[in-house]
Amino acid sequence: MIEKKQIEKFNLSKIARHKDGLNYLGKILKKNEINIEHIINKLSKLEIAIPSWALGIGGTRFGRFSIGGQPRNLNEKINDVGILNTLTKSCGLISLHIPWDIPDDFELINKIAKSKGIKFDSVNSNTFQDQKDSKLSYKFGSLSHVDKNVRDLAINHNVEVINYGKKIGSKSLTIWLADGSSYPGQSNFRDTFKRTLNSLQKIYEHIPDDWKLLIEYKPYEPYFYSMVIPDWGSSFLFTSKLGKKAYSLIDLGHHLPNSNIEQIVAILMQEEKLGGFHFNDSNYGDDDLTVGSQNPFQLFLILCELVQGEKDTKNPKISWMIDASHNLKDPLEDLLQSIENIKIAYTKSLLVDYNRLRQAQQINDITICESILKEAFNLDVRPIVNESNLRLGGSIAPIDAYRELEIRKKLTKQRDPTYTSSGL
Ligand SMILES: [Mn+2]
Repeated sequence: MIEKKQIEKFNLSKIARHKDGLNYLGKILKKNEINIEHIINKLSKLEIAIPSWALGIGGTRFGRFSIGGQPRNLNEKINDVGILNTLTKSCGLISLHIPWDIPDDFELINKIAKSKGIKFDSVNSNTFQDQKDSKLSYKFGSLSHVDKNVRDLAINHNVEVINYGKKIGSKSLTIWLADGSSYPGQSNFRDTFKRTLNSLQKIYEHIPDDWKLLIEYKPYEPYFYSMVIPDWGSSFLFTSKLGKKAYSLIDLGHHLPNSNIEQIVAILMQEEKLGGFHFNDSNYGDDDLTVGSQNPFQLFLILCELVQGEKDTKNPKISWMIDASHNLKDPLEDLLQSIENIKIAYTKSLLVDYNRLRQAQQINDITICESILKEAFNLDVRPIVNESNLRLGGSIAPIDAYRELEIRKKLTKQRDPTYTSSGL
């Protein structure tokens, strides 16, 4: 859909201004003895996975406002991730949700993905809704259910998801367990925990040696009194009991307001148990808004802990994935903006002088500690991000290019304009 020469032409129209900005920033960084090439190099290695459910328009429980050109099948979802990757060169991964995205023909879908330079990231299981024709129900839980038959159904589903994942080259299974209770007394906390651990152990046995099992947590929703895995502590408890292949996954929107997520990142990395991120932003709950749109400073602080953890701990490489819902914006623009905001925050986190920060911490000079962080945060680093895009062969300004090339208009023309829903 986008030809190389179209991007080159677009970049050429922006290059002069970009180079001015880059030169100016380069001078500032040189004064601070920061090697700009090192930062650009780090940025170029970034890989962010796109979830298959974020490519269409989402909704709330009140309504859904459609947009033309939404992907109607897996093939078209892969195509859309291809568009994002052509523009940004840092999201060549798609994460599938089973059973929503079961390929009809695995060989063909692998071929399509390969032709667009897209790989398959983590596979996600789903036991939060009943599947068509199922005689058993997840209404009162899945892996934690009181009935062994329902637990077995949920376990078998997860094993099936692993098997699908093997066929497309995935290397991890992500479980967000939506089990919980809405009323005091509804469930026995200890028994529920034990049943869940037992179910997870059975799934864990099927995780291949070169895979990870990622366990997400969430304090409330869909249940409002208790969740079986409500917080990072319980996720850590499960992943610790399961073994070396199990890791916790942090979804930024799965915390109560004002939680200190950066501290959670630091501790999980210290314990070598942080497996992945689901990036999004929020004000109140699981708002699933554009990454970095509400609280870019918190995103920066989270990435500061990640950068330090990568240096100071033995935590393995972390998977980065966006998990958001796009109700108002064009989903592809929303994802481009999310990718840009992640890159900006990551670049700033790479500019922090952590040695100086440590020294200031040692003498309790809290004024300087804060200034060191703010020095990096307050810099406009967009020229570095754009330079990295440019060198990788992507667009110097992805959202502008997306608009100028009229991608949404073209997609709408190609695809059924009355198709209403594919987002979450
Ligand atoms: Mn998530």
